[in-house]
Amino acid sequence: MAQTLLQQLKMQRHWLPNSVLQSIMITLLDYGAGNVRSVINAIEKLGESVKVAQFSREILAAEKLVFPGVGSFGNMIHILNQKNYMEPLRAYLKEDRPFLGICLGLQALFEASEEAPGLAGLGIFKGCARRFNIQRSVPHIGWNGIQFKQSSKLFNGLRGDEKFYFVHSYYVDPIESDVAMTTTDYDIEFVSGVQKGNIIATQFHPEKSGAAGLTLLKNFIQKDRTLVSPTIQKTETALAKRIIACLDVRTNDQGDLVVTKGDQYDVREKGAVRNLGKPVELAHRYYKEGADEITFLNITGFRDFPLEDMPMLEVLKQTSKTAFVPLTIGGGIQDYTDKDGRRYSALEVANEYFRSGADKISIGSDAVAIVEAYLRTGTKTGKSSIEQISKVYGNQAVVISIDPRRVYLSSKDEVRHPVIETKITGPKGEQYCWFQCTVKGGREGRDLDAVTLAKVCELLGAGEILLNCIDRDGTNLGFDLELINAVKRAVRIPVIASSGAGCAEHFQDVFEKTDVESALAAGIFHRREVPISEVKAFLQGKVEIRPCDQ
Ligand code: 1PR
Repeated sequence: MAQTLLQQLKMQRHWLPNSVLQSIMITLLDYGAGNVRSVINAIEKLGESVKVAQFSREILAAEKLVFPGVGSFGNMIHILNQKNYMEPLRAYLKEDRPFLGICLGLQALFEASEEAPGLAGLGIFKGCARRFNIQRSVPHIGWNGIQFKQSSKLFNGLRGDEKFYFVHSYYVDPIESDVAMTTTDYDIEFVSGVQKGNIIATQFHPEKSGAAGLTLLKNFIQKDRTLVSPTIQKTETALAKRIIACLDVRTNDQGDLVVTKGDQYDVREKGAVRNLGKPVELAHRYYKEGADEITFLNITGFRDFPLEDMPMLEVLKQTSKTAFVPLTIGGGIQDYTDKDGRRYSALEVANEYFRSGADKISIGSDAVAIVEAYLRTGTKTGKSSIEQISKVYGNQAVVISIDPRRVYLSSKDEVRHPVIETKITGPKGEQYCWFQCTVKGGREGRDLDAVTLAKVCELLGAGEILLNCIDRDGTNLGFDLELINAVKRAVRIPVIASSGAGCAEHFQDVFEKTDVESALAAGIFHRREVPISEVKAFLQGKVEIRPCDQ
C-alpha cells in the first residue's frame, strides 16, 4: 500500500541516528518571510544552537520547535502548503511535542484568519484570527503588558509587570477559552498567548522584548522549569509610548561608515561630514540605555544601491546580535537597475534587509513618487514598493519616512494643499502654511503635502509613519506639534514624531499634546546631552512608558 507523505516522514525520523536527534536542541521553522535572524540570534545569545528546518522531515525530527511567523497569514499558509510543511507540523503538534509559536506562528495554530478568508490554518485550536476593529491605531505596535490566565514554565523569573513587543493587526479569538495563557488590553482585551500541554505561542515577540523576552525564551529552552505564576497580576495592561533612537548613517569623505547628524538636514560642519560614532556601537549603547526601538537611516541611500555595497546589511547583522529590540532600516528602498542592466525590485532590496535583521523597512523618496503616480491615475497598481512589500511582509513592516518642510502663505486659499493656521508665524509674519514633501534628503521639494502623502500611503498598505521635520531637525526646539497633529489626525496607522527634541520635557509635550504612539530623537542622544534613561525617568508617572530596567 502506498505510504502517505506523513508516514514517509515519520519513518525518516526513526532512521535518524540518536546522536543527530540529541544534538538538535532547537529547530527553527523558517518559511522564508520576515526576520528569523533575530530569533536565531536571541537563542544563540542564550547559549543554544539552532537548526533551521529546510525540509519537512526536519520538523518531525525536532526536539523543540520554534515557529516565528512574520508577514501575512495568506502568504504564510501558501508557503507552508507549497513546502509540504502543514502535515508534518500538524503531526508534531498533535503529539504534544515542545513548540513555541511567535506572532503569525500563534495565528497559524487556529482554523482560519480574517486576513485570508477561505484558507485553512493548522486547526490545532478552534477559532480564528480577527482584525482589530477598534478606535485606536491599527496595527497595534509597541510594548504592552500581559495578564496571566494560566501558570506556565515560561513565566519563571518574571515579576509580572514587564512589557513585551507587539506588532500585529489581527488577534486570535479561541473558542475554547481555557487555552488562553495571557491576555492584553488594546481597546479590547485579546488573547496574547496560548498554552496547551507543550504547545505554547505568543502574539508578542520575545526575541524583540529585551531582557524580559530573553528570560521567556530561556524558560522555553531549559528542561528543568516548572509551572509558575508571576507575583504581580495586572488587571489591565497599557501600551507604552515608545522612545526611539535614530541613527542617520552615511559614508564620510574618508570612506568610513559613520553616524552623522544634520542641522535641518545639513550634515556637514566646516565642509566635513559630522562623525558622531560607529553605527553598531551606538546602537548597542542605545539598546542598553533602554531604547524601545532603533532606526537606521542610510541618508544617501537614494543615490547608493544597498545591494551593491553591503555595509548597511552588515550593520544590521551585527546590531541584531546584541540589540533585542525592533530594528528599522531606511534608505534606498526602491526599484533599481545596476550598471550591468540588471533590475532589482524594491521587494528584493527589502528581502535582504529583513534577512539581515530588520523588522521594518522605511521608504522615503520612493513613497513620494508612488503617491504622485497614484494621484495622477487614481489607481492602485499593486506594483509599488509599498504594496509589494506590505503584501509579503505585512503592513506593519512598512514605514513611510516623510521629510516635510513648511511653506508659508499669507492666505488660506493660495494652494490646493491642506493649509493650517499656524502659531509659528513665517518670516514675513505669515499665519498660514502647508507641509511640503521633499525627496533626496530634503534637496528637492515636490508639489505634494505631507498629509496627503500619509493618507495615500496608508491606503496602499503602509503600517506606520515616521514623520520628520526639516525645519526642526537638529534645532533642539522641540517637535513641530502642528505638523504632527495635522498628519496624525488624517491617518489610522501609528505615527512616530521626529525632529527637534532638545530635552525630556519635549517628549512629554509631544505625548500630551498629540496622539502619536512614539517619539524619535537623534542629536541629544548621540551627543549625550539627554540620555534615553533620563527621558524615561522624567516621563515615569506622567506618560505610560516601558521602564529602562526591563
Ligand atoms: O529617500 O528612501 O532613500 O530614504 C532616505 C532616508 O534618509 C529618509 O528617511 C530621510 O528622512 C533620511 N535623510 C536623508 N537625508 C537626511 C539628512 O539628514 N540629510 N535624515 C536624512 C533624516 C531626520 C531624522 C533625524 C531626526 C531627529 N534625518 O531621522 O534623525 O530629525 O533629529 P534630531 O533629534 O537631532 O532633531 P530614501
